[in-house]
Amino acid sequence: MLVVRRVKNTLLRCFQCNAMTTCIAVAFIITIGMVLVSKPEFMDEAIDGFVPFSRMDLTTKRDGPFYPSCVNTQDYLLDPSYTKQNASFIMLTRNEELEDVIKTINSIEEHFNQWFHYPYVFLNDVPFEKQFKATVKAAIVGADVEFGTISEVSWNFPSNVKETFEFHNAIEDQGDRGVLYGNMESYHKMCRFYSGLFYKHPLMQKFEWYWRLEPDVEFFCDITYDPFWEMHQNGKKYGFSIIIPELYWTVPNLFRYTKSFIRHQGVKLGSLWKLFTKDYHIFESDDAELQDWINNGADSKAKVSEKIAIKQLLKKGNEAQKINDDKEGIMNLINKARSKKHIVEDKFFGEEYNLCHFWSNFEIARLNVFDNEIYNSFFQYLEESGGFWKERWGDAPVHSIGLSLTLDLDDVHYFRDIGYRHSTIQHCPRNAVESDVFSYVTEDPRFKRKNTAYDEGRNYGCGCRCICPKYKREIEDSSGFCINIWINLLNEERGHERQDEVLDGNEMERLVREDYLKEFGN
Ligand SMILES: Nc1nc2c(ncn2[C@@H]2O[C@H](COP(=O)(O)OP(=O)(O)OP(=O)(O)O)[C@@H](O)[C@H]2O)c(=O)[nH]1
Ligand SMILES: *[C@@H]1O[C@H](CO)[C@@H](O)[C@H](O)[C@H]1NC(C)=O
Ligand SMILES: [Mg+2]
Repeated sequence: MLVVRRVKNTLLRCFQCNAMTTCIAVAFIITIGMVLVSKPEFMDEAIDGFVPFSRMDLTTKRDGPFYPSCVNTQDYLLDPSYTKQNASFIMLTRNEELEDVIKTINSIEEHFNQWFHYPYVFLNDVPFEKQFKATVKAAIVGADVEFGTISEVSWNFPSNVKETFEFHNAIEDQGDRGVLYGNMESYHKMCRFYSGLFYKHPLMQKFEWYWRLEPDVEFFCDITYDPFWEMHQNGKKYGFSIIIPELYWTVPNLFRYTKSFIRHQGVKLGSLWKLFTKDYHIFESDDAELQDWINNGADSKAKVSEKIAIKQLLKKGNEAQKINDDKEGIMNLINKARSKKHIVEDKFFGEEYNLCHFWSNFEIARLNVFDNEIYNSFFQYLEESGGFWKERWGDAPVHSIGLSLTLDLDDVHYFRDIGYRHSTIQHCPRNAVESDVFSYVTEDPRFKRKNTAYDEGRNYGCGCRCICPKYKREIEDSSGFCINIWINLLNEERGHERQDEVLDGNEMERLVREDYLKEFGN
């Protein structure tokens, strides 16, 4: 079992390492080896010797799907301990998007809300038209619906910003530089609103929990239990379905301001912070210079050897007739004089944003993960920095980093069993082997199913009655490095989570010195 876990970790770590090809080769050899020896218990079939995440068991002691498979919803709802939560869907949208809005509603109603009847809140920066409201209301049969308009102050940039030349120039400039959506003023407003203001809207303040939706969203599986209730029961505060890296040029200064905020406010970070940061403290040594110089493990041995050789050389001082013995020391001295410390541009106080973020167009969360003193002042700080218009900070990275100021990894839940697509990105789980135990029950004629050719159940599947689109990229496999960090961290014991191993610099120095003395004497 230990061996299996080791192999698993090696496989997972491969996504992170710099020498990708080496790692793929290692993974290849290991996988072939494993397949020949025995079928490892955590993974299904390999493709070309490589097992994609989507075929692995990603459950850890600390997080995994709430149920192994489908639940009998009728019994679930009748269970006396079940309590419907104080929760609502929220969708920000425009009148013009009606058709896509209806697609989303139909999908979530069919796959979940026909049984649970949670209300909806629709928000817009201009009033919704009569026609829009009527069509939406007709599509939502068993739940309350509210339509809200966002106030000018919540939607627009502050008045001392929005009329300035700098503001318009910054937006134009982002367009010229090809930053995705960077030249759309409305997109900046949307990101700012979702970053720090949606939860302040009077219609949202009436709830404790929300589930964010967007137009043109598709659910592939049945969600046969209540995610709000399960999160409540399991002490989870924020749930995601997709985690991917952000485009660098949308957020070049977000982390700089975040670090500055943390320092000014003396924020005590949650362990979730580790999911979003690269920690450069990978070499622990009494030698502060070495510690600061070494940013990755591969550099460490050479740097330590250099130090030893130079030290020995200087020790010998002028008795340099043994010039041959000292060649190594002299060469190192020359190299050191020439070498510059690597500048890692985005390393601030030993850390860097790794660009990972929960894709925020899907979120199931408590409103108070944002509506609290720390997050609110974080948003205020970001607002004052101007990053929502000088750059194109998305609400997704802002949420993720902002959450990690206060939350621990255990407060977050990966809804791996929820099949979800928005725009071109999708996650669709394999069905659980037992997923056909309970059959689909509906009383609503709109959702009667004629064709129930669900995907076949598979090992380590967790989906319920999923029908996944064929030949579409699974995000767990195509953008694995962020989910990989998530899994690695959750495999660690609470309080000891780290993405990278820390090298014992003092011990390394001792060994290198020993070797040196053996070879050259002192
Ligand atoms: N009322 C209103 N809603 C907006 C506006 N801009 C964006 N939205 C909504 O905000 C949400 C996110 O906007 P999108 O344009 O879909 O942004 P995105 O999801 O990051 O980008 P895509 O990947 O292209 O979908 C969607 O629900 C939009 O309907 C706006 O100017 N007014
Ligand atoms: C739901 O939560 C909100 C916000 O905390 C609260 O104001 C409201 O009274 C709650 N509603 C119910 C029905 O408990
Ligand atoms: Mg969208």
